[in-house]
Amino acid sequence: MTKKKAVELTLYRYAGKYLFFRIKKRCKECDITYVILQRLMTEQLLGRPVSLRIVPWLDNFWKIIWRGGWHAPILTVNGKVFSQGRVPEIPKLLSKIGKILDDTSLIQIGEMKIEKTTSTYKESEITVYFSPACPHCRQLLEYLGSNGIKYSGRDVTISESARQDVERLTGRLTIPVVVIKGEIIKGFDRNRLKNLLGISADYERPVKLDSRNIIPHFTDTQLSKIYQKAKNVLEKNQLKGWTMPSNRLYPHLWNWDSGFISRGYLHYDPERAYTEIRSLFRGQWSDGFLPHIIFNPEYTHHFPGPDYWNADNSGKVPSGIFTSGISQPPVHATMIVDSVKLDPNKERALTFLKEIYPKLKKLHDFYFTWRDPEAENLVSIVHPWESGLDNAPLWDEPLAAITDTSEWALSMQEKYDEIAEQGERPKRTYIEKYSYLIENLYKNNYDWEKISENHPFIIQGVLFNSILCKSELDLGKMAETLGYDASIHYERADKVKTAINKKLFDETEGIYYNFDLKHQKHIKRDTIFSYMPLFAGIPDKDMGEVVLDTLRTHCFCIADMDCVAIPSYDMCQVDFEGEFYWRGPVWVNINWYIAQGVRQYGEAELSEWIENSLIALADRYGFYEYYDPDSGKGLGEKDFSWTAALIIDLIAQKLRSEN
Ligand code: 2M8
Repeated sequence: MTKKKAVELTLYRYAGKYLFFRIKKRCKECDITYVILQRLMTEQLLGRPVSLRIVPWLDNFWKIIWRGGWHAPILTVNGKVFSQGRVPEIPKLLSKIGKILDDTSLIQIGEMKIEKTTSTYKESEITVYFSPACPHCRQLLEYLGSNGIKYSGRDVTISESARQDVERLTGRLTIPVVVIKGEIIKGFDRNRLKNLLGISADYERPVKLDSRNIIPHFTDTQLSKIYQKAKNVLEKNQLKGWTMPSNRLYPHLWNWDSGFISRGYLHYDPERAYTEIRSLFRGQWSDGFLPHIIFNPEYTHHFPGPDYWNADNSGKVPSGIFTSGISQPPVHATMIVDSVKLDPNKERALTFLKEIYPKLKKLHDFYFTWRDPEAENLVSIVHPWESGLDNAPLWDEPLAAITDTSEWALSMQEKYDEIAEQGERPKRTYIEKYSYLIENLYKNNYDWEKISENHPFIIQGVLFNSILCKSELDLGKMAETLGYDASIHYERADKVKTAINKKLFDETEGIYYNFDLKHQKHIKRDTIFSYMPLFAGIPDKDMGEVVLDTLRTHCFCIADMDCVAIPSYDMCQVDFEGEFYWRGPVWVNINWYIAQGVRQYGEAELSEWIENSLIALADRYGFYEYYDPDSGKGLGEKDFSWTAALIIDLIAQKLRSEN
């Protein structure tokens, strides 16, 4: 009997451990190879006797080194090294597999490309700037590889000089960029590449776009189980009267976290939702300002704690309460506006709304009175933490312009490092500026007028103002429910909306950008926060279409739904970092907003994909603070409250709409 022919591919990725050594860094070439091989398996090789094994290199290096394999990624074909140290040439690989299997169609793919490609360029004449995480880069590399084009690749995530080159060549920090003998091609422009490289139409192998992710589906029983797990997270983080974001890094009460958390409670324990919001508003200052942290008196070693904020300098803090001296986005009205609808005890809901409405109004009044220095109906923030998006790329430029530093920056960094994973949290340079800004606030005794004159960081944010706009609409609804005059809220919402459209919308780019009041310029960074106006219904129908088009063409995984959900930063930006806090990962609260936003502008399928993907993430990995957009790996804090609360909200809505 003749033995059936088969091919075993083995990819040795740069990962693993040996004795005391452990590889912590990621190898980008390995990541690309992995993605490309996975795709080959499901596309060209499907149904053929080919298997693919992925193994960590360091655990196995002794098996491969004697066969000449020493530089990951190493790809072996039936035990023999096929390629190493770089992404394998796909046509050659297919041809090799074809020869082993006697499969002429596969052999042809390789030979056709190698013989018929008419490109006359040498490897050194084509430079590709890429990052393994950016989807358009992966498509481009695959296109060049499948068409037998050799190039020299420069990974911008590894090389600082590659980043500088990209900026010098294109004036921006967006990848991929291809340079062919001085000719610059931005993005994956297949037609220009084809023409320049002389790839003839007869032999061109176009890459398939990333296959669309299937929208995950759940049975009611599955949903109920996930719902219960989410409730357990909130139970775990509950203290008397309020809920911590998580019980390790965030042991106090955080402003917008408690807003999101109350939305979760509203579905199964409305009384707790009210208690959460009441606890937060205990910390409201006499001028209406609502601090971003109300400190837990039982936990004294958080940094920066009450002693650093010196909030008492303001003379406005309620007695016996310890708070920080900056705020966070006003999400609360939107989170609790449905109390009367959701609480089976209507009387209780009305009593609560009556009690909280004046406090919410006072908070909004505060913003319009003290945080709109140019009287433009656009509220400004005075610290990156006020945005809730701590180290988002949005703050790089304004922070870099601050040259003073603070004396206690070092102790703050040390405290951070003690409890937080290195690498996933803001670094020293950022922290120095954070602390300097706090110092300036307390040295000015939190006198907002003075601060608006001398503070080095005053920014009109898209996310903040969109949330405020929606909040005004919901305060209006609340006022109507209570039989009050709602007109002031609808008028204010309208004014904010007009101001956002007028000042923050960039017509050329088709997108909204923050405005830096100190330096009088827009902050043109392509983050997902630019799309928050959709959720608040800010663009009209036509403008909404333009914004959606921009969203589709940028790398937020919208067109192909090929991430685990929507990343916080455009994946084609050279400084995108999939695991780094607010600079790339998927955040559940932001996805929750975007899902509602795109649905309002007609993208029901996309919205469903986002919402169900969030539930799938929680189900598969747990209720993390944030997730890697590529792998789905949970990052930051485990059992994070707002993730659990918003998953409860999504599931409750799904179950309700079915019944
Ligand atoms: C993060 O912010 C705090 C600073 O307030 C921190 O880094 O310690 C942000 O993600 C913020 O949005 C969030 O409210 C807070 C607590 O979850 O953590």
